[in-house]
Amino acid sequence: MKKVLTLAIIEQNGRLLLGLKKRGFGTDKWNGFGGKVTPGETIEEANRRECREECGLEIQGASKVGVCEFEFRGNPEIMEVHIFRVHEWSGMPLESEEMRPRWFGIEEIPFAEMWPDDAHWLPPLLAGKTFTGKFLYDENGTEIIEYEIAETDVLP
Ligand code: 6OG
Repeated sequence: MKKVLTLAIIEQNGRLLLGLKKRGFGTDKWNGFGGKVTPGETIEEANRRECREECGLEIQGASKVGVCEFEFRGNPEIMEVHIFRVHEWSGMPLESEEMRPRWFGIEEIPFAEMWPDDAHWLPPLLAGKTFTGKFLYDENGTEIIEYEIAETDVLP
């Protein structure tokens, strides 16, 4: 069972736009913007739609930089998350029902209030790397039990 999702890291002048998730999966964590790819749309289209819906920005330039698989122990579902680095966009970040956006300097990224996997792939992303990763969390999604991450030029 595989679910395909998107996740966008939006950057400007050395700052990142993150959103505080207000409801649903990952509530009260800071994360990039994204969600499920729906039938009939490409992963790139889903990335643009999710950014528009969750923080009001129109994406003009984004590149896929990583694909991570997440699994929770005891749950057969695998989340395949396609991670995009967004470098060109227009509009003003707006709060949505789902996310409260805020800019963070690179030195103030709130890792303690993010999914623990972010600490493993966000620094390589910011260093310009492309990667694949696999993370197995415990049942509650609090701790990573096992993970692997590899740099690659060829993304799925
Ligand atoms: P909705 O299902 O609420 O979108 N996502 C994760 N992001 C990180 N950093 N770590 C995880 O580890 C994640 N699992 C899912 C994908 C959920 C959003 O959260 C991301 C989507 O952008 C478990 O629509």
